[in-house]
Amino acid sequence: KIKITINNREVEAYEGQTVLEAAKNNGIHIPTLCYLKDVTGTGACRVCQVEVEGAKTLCAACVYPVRDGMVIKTNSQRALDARRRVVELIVSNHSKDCLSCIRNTNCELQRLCQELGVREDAFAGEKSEPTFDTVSPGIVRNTSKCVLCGRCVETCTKVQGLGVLGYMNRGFKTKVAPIYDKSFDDVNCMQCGQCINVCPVGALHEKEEIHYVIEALNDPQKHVVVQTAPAVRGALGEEFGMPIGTRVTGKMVHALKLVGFDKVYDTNFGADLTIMEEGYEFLNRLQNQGTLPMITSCSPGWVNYVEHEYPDLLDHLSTCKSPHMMLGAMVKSVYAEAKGIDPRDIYVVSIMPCVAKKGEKQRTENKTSPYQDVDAVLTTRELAKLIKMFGINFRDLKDDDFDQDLFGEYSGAGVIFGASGGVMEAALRTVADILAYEDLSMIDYHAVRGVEGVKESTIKIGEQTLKVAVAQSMTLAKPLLDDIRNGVSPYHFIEIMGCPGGCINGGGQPYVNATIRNSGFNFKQARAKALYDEDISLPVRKSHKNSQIQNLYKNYLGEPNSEKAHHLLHTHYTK
Ligand code: HC1
Ligand code: SF4
Repeated sequence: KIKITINNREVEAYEGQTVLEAAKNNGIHIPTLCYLKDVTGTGACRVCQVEVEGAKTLCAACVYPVRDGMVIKTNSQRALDARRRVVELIVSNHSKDCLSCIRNTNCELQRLCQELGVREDAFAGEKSEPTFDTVSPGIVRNTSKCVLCGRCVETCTKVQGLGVLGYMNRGFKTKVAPIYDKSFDDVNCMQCGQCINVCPVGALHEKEEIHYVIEALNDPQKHVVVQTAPAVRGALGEEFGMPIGTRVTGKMVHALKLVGFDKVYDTNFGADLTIMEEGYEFLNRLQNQGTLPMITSCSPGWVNYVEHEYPDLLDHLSTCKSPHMMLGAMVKSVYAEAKGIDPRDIYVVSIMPCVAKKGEKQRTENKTSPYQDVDAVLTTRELAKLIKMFGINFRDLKDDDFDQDLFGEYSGAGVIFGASGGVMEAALRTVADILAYEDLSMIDYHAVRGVEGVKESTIKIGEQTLKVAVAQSMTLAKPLLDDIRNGVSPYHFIEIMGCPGGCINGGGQPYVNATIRNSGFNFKQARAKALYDEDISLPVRKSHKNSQIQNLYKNYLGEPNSEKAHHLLHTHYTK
């Protein structure tokens, strides 16, 4: 431990800490912009400048190390002026159409301007030529709002190992872009949206589909069915000021009914259906020398990645469509028939924590008829906007239940899909029962839970030993994939999710600002806990015990992996 003085107060710090860390540990706030704990920290933006006694120039607190006896002033006139000037310069090349910006009231630059007292357009003048990329199905890039903080660049490189985004040009013309300023659609972007989640401003955001949904709701010809992904319930409340990790399943359902959807279903039913199909597919591969390890295919960002980076491993992917696509297919076939509605008049909306789902829904590989099985995908953030637009006081809503007819029941296994390891655990709950020919009391597979790192487990069921692994984010998945490629993978079954922590941290989830990220609070774990809490509260916790799933097979699909099931619920990616 060493002693330093910050703002005339002697405090303790540790050797090796930066000024920013030491200040934070002592409750002293220094504003930042480009800094994100464990991701960036190069002092590039200079917003965190402080005065250090004896140093010739101001020092960037996020990189400057503390020394015993150091005297620091975070709010001297010089530091305050320099900081404000940096932000004024950024603002001078910013489009400033704040009122109509997607990040209005939720923008880190806006907050910083307020905090630092930026009041005038001090450097107004020429602006650099912007790029608008609206070509890809999920992500929009608008460089007129970019502040060149580099948070997206580092995230794509460090989390996904892709490095899709980088700096191009120099000086005033500097731009963050995919190579040659190409569209996301023309490079190896997996559409995970992790870059969106760390963008402090409106330079990166999802392609909004709210207006299509409102149009459908107002079309008397359309029967509008909505489904909500497992992870949405663990984060939507944040958009209404509730603490991270608040589970809002009942309020969300109530809000969707008030918005006017004709039917409110849970994607969890689709998740239970996926487990039936994927569980049997796995057993079939296991018992008939099929391609192993089998890898889950429900995360469309991950599917995009494997198509670009490991096309030779495509046969390892489960042929199952993802849960929301399965439920969409069921709505436009079984439901349409049961209700006597022409499937062309049904409009299916999926509320997802994901931006890659926007592209997934329109892939030809997912079509079972001339029309799409899912018509629109809204992110969790878009749903919050829709609820606000409809004047609904979300926080005060009473809990309501999903519609119960046909696809209303879901198991705890379905809910946990939204957290890393959840799909694997859900599959094991069913596969183990089938292999053991009994209703096993073993339900919780703790070894595959958790929002960090790669998890693995060896499970013995009767004579059979299963080796499984779970990875989330592509940097963690890559070594597992290289092992498969090199023929040395020890696993039978692998779950891979595109986003770190799984869907609870998808690219469409509420923004977690830098202050919270830098505080070290594990927001992924808090959101995941909401899902595991719901799992444990449910009477049915295994997908094959869902009585409506059993009825669906009895009355319509026959057996899992039947011809009918294959036609509607499976696909094959061949890029
Ligand atoms: Fe997911 Fe899935 S879990 S992919 O993360 O398999 O998006 O939540 O809806 O489809 O069920 C996302 C979440 C989601 C699908 C399911
Ligand atoms: Fe990189 Fe994902 Fe952003 Fe694409 S969406 S640029 S892969 S972080």
